[in-house]
Amino acid sequence: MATDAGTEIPRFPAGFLWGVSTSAHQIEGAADLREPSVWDVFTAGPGRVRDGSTAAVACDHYHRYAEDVALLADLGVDAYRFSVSWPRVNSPGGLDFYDRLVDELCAAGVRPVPTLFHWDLPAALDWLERDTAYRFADHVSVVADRLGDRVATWITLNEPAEHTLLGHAIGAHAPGRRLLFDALPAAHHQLLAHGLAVRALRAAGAADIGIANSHGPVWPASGDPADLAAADLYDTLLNRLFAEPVLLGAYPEGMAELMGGNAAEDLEVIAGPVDWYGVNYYAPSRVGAPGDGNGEYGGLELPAELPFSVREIEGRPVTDFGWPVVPEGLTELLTGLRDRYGDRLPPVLVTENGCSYEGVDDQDRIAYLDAHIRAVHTARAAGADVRGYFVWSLLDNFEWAEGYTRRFGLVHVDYATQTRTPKASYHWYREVLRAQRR
Ligand code: GBH
Repeated sequence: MATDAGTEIPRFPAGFLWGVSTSAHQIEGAADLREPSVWDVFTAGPGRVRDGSTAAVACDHYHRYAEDVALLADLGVDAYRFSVSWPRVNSPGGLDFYDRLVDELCAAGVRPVPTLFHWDLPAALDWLERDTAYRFADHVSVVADRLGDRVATWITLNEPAEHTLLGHAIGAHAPGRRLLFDALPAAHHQLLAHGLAVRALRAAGAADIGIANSHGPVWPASGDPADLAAADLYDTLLNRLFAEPVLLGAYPEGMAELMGGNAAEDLEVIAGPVDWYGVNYYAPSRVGAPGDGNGEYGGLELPAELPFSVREIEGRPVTDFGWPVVPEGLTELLTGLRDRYGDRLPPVLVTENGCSYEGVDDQDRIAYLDAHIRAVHTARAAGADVRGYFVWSLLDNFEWAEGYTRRFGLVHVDYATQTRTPKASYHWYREVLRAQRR
């Protein structure tokens, strides 16, 4: 029976960090109690979100955080990855919320793991401006001064690759720009912000700092040279462009010129060492030369001008979002990072992994998570130094351009009443954690 699978998952070492993840804009609501972010501006416009919704209320976590921390405690996770909303911190009383949340987590014995930027930039700021990186460092100092006595583990940024591609290159996410390759300076400024944030955190005494990058294996559509070249470019844009400045202090060949202004000089700051490297994994990508359209990216049609096309991975089950279920892609990713970067790669945390399915008897989610946790175990057995695994997500939440139409939670949220109902996968994950500790 699928629900028994957890007890059979092979054992991970004591100290392996088991967690769940969320982000501020996707769960907090209470938009009236903070400055607007680029996402508030974006979702106010027509046709941006599948169900026309906004995150003004979302899961109302701002008011219900104590109930949500109780769910975490009952689940038995070691750690909770959440994000700190910069526009909230800028608003009177905003930091007090994170202060209360961190206290509640500590009292429940759950390690707080804040992400300092998860896409909800203050509406007045812009990643195309270099100055935003310096403003971010100031914001990070403010948060670290307030929470640093109780927070040990910090994440600078969430997925600068996705924020650049979706938000600045193809316009599917806030701030809704469609700059294609001219979006790359927004990536560089986020990476600079990461480096400056590491410095600010170190100055505040932090010693357990990482970044959460979106990565996945890139499979060429065929052995045809045009497909191989397109897949190689895609791998450079999704994976290497964000890993290498951080881990090696270098942009992939030919890329620094596209990143804008002072890209080369900033690499020393960007490469200030991290203590661990966070990886968010959902699925691999199969990529080839442009063809009959450029295919879809996470359900969004890719602009025809792009020099690659994303192809369907056939013969796999897909989630409700249409993403293929490929657990061995996670093993390939983790061992591939180790092979590519060797001892330049610090210990790795899987900072996000999960899937969207409907329903509270979510056997499909259990099967997905079961297979992916095993894939992490296989990668470890092959020598990849993976130290933790976080499920995306604790709660069903505002899934960006998909609004509330995609449910990633271990806990179901009825948005009309804000009732939380733990799904079968929640009970299953709790059993997995218990079995690991026996
Ligand atoms: C993350 O982004 C975000 O950090 C989080 O906020 C979000 O809620 C969560 O994932 C779920 O979406 O069509 O098979 O090629 C994930 C970014 C972009 C990863 C699209 C998967 C395409 C899969 N995703 N991508 S596929």
